Amino acid sequence: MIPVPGYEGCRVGVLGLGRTGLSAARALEAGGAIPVCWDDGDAGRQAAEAEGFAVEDLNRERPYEDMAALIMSPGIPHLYPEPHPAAARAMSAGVPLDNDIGLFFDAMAAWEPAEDDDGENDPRIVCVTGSNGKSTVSALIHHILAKAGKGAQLGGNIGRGVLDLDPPRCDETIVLELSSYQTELARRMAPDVALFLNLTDDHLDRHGGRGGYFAAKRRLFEAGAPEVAVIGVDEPEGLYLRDRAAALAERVISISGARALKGEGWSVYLKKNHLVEWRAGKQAASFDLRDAHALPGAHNGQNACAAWAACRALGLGPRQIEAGMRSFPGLPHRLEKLGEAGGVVFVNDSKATNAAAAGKALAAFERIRWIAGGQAKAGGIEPLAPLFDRVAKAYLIGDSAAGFAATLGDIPHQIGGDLSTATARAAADAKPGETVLLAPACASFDQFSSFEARGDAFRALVAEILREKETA
Ligand code: UMA
Ligand code: ADP
Repeated sequence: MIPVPGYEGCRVGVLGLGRTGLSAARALEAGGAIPVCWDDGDAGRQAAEAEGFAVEDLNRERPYEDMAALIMSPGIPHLYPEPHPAAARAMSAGVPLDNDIGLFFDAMAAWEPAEDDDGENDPRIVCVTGSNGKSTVSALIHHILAKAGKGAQLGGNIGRGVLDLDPPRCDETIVLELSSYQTELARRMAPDVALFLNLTDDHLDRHGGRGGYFAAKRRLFEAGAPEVAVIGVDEPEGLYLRDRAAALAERVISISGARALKGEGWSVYLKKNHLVEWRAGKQAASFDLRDAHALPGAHNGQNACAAWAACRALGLGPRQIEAGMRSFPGLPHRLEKLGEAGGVVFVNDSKATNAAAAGKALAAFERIRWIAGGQAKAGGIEPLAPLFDRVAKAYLIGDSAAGFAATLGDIPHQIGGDLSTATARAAADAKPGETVLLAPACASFDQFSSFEARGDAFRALVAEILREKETA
């Protein structure tokens, strides 16, 4: 845990008591603050009480009379679609809103090496944002560093709250995955290397539309002023950000999964199956991505380019990065190959919670038994229509089933009820050479507690099917 300085003896509100809130409360208390906790759910309040934290209803006015800051959890809106009552109270009382990311950078601003730490360089911080690929890129950078024998820690939106990390040590690199919820609210950000991967519509209700969503991500660069900015330039927003970043960062590295970037400064891009690094007017390195088995598909090519650029900015050599790419095991729930039986491959892409991500999964396979649906996002699956010719049949689950069925039109589909029914049916229908793919293009919350729970359920169902096929 990283103790947070700067609030010694002060009351600090902590709103939301999940992974973020509880880790923030502990870190604030360790730094000498007095956390005052609240969660709208019983379970969160009970968890805080069990650890001995003061619990007060922060939806009322009184707690704000002498409060130094309100630390918000990322899942709780402070502005759109409408401010949570506690955020509204804090803002009208003039109490600053912040989050665990802001507190982490406060702690890093006051960082000093531990007494037994005789390393040479201050820890460095790499922050990854973008609409899709953040977890993959963050985990890949972390893996490459670890494989090269460098000290590294991984946290943030990927699941480990940043204040839960160990106090950073000299020569160590901290890799943080940051969501738009997190970059929007953090009062302080100071990454050494910042990455912007791409931008497609997601979480628009929380940011008042695409402009607000982009603005939230852009803050990592505008407020963060990184030394090196790695920027995906495959959308207009990325091109615009590169233009701005030239004045904000010391160095900019452009990346693309879609086009060669020769003559556009320091760049890393995808050319057929190869990643190419272009620097100082010539090709500096090239790597055959077919050797990186856990990074299939063009979208993972873009992710590899981003991780390559970040690791080069951190001073690693091409051979070190290649070794990490080759040995990267991949992440669960992201195009995770679960197994194969009778020429049918089963793939879990439960993390494809929006149409853009599901589109990448559809593009990675030729003939697909597609399990899709859940809690729909704006726009549904309409943007995926150009990929429908790959779909042998869709098995629709969850709240979105009727809407998705209407979009699919003549494409074979059935409304499959729950995940278990849909998986059994898809497996029974699949012919050799086909892929049974869970890529829901939806949030999971209508049927599961998280995309992880949904993917775990699918993995268990597939394991059972594979066992049956083996013994048949
Ligand atoms: N709560 C309230 N009032 C509300 C809403 C929620 O009190 O109106 C309480 C809930 O009862 C619950 C707590 O807030 O106890 C949950 O807070 P949270 O939703 O912010 O979740 P955390 O457990 O703190 O997890 C968060 C991130 N969750 C979200 O952004 C929704 C996790 O990302 C992240 O891993 C974790 O912090 C550590 O940094 C998850 C996520 O879904 C994976 N992220 C989104 C995404 O990737 O698309 C952005
Ligand atoms: P994030 O953390 O940003 O949600 P992940 O690495 O967890 O991203 O990948 C989520 C899903 O998005 C994957 O299942 C995959 O289908 C898709 N995806 C991954 N990388 C990219 C990318 N660079 N561009 C578009 N889609 C991607």
